[in-house]
Amino acid sequence: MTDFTPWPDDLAQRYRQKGYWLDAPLTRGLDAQVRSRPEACAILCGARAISYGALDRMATALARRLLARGLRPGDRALVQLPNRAEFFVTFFALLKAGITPVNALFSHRALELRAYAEQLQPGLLIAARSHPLFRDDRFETELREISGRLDLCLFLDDPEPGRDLAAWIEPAGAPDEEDLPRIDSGAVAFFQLSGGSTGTPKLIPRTHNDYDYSIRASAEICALSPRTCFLCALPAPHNYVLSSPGALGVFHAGGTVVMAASPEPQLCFELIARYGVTMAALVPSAVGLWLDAARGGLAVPESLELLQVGGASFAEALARQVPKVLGCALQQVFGMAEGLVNYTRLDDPPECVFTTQGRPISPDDEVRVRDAEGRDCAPGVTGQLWVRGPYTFRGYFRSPAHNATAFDAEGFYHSGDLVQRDAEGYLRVVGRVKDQINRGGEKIAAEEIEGLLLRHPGVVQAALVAEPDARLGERSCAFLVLRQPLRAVELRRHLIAQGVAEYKLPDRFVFLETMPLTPVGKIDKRALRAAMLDPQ
Ligand code: J2J
Repeated sequence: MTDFTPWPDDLAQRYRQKGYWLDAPLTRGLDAQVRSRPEACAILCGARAISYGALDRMATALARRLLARGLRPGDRALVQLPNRAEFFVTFFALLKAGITPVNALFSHRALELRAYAEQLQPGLLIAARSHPLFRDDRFETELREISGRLDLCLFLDDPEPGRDLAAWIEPAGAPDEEDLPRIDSGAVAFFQLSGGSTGTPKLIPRTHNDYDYSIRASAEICALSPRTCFLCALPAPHNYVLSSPGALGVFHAGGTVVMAASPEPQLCFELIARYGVTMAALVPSAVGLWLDAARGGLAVPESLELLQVGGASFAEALARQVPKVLGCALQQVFGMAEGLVNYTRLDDPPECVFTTQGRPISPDDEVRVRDAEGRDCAPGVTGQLWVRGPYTFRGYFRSPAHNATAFDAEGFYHSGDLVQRDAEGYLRVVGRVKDQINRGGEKIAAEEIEGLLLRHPGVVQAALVAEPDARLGERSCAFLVLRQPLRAVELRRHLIAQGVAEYKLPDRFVFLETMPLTPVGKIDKRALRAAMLDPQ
């Protein structure tokens, strides 16, 4: 059964020879801590302190119960959990059972979950009763219709013990793992979410080997250790806080992950002070809030040593303020759920940290900066980013048509980012060619929203473009040509009725008589953006 595009044999062999791929399961980091330091604290969540041993016992208990219930290695799961310890218990349980999940963001709604269920045909759903879609059983019923295999649905905080995740993770019996299946480390461990630029959300298969390498190497670059205390204030399934080095990097190093419900400064500063947090990962818009709060007199706890910033463009002027105002070091991170991650290094000169988005993790990350004709660009010249390497995927899940354009003949992935690379290999992100809006780190595929708008009978043409926003970096603006007069509120209602996540709703609607067109007759988004910036 192939649910992913494998690396060619010569490269796979190279990645093994170089010691990147260890042929160990993605639970390797956790297993090592359980053996050496089972009493050390892995997760702080609300009033709970969960040791590595306890985390492992809960994950093992859930894995065993799922298998005893009839789920099989190779089955798939749809998971949607908030930033609570149960997210990691579930993550490790499914790895142990060989069940491959997609971990939806908690902000995702019916449209996204339906798309994941259609693609994966999951046999298992693990979700939360606190989510609006799961307050009653209606959406569960719909998911069962989409995936005929959906056999078991468990919920965080379900009043019924048989369906309550808490009962399923309750440790039972000796921590004997012999009954758990042997995991093929070359196979898919889980599906990561793509920010996307297409009509439907795409899934990224990540293997045990490739993901484990990115985590180990990231933990080393960021000098993580058992004394690392990491604040997980972005949505836990996001590739950035999961793996760059994220919570999984911290578990690999034996540190502690503190769960935060949001990056809101009051809450986060309190958690940092209470637990002695040493490191946090934020998107630029959240850094803006932290800087404002600190300037407004909210004391920044002294324990914070390193602030990572990534996920969207970070203005140099703000970057320079981080050490001064927040009193900690800055690290810029430029990554993607598809693979490639770049970091400024802890010992880089300040100028490099303030003005670049870092360099790749691995000496075997093959980054190409090419012009529109595919020619390599000279250092410092803006071009499109192409990459292949030991932890960059080779194809979206079951998307042959899209894969044919997202990769070149040599397997280089086209990220859609416009970058400049200096002579030392450091990258600056200067723009993008992909049709995506980066709304404070949350990615919106223009085509997806345009398609939904066009389903409204009153809409003739639709184009979603980014417009600058002081707080978010970018927000989304929908340009529409209408058949009949419509108000923004009706269009918003139309989108909500289709079950789209709230962050994808256009921030602004602009109604036009006609769309500007390119010479070949496509909607001219460049002209729309220019018109938007032109102060008339
Ligand atoms: C400008 N744009 C950036 C940056 C990502 C670590 C960090 C981030 C992500 C992530 C991630 C940027 N400056 N510093 O997965 O492991 C934009 C680019 C990129 C896209 C990927 C990680 N850091 N971006 O953000 O899959 O356009 O991953 O291609 O959500 O975010 O988005 P995503």
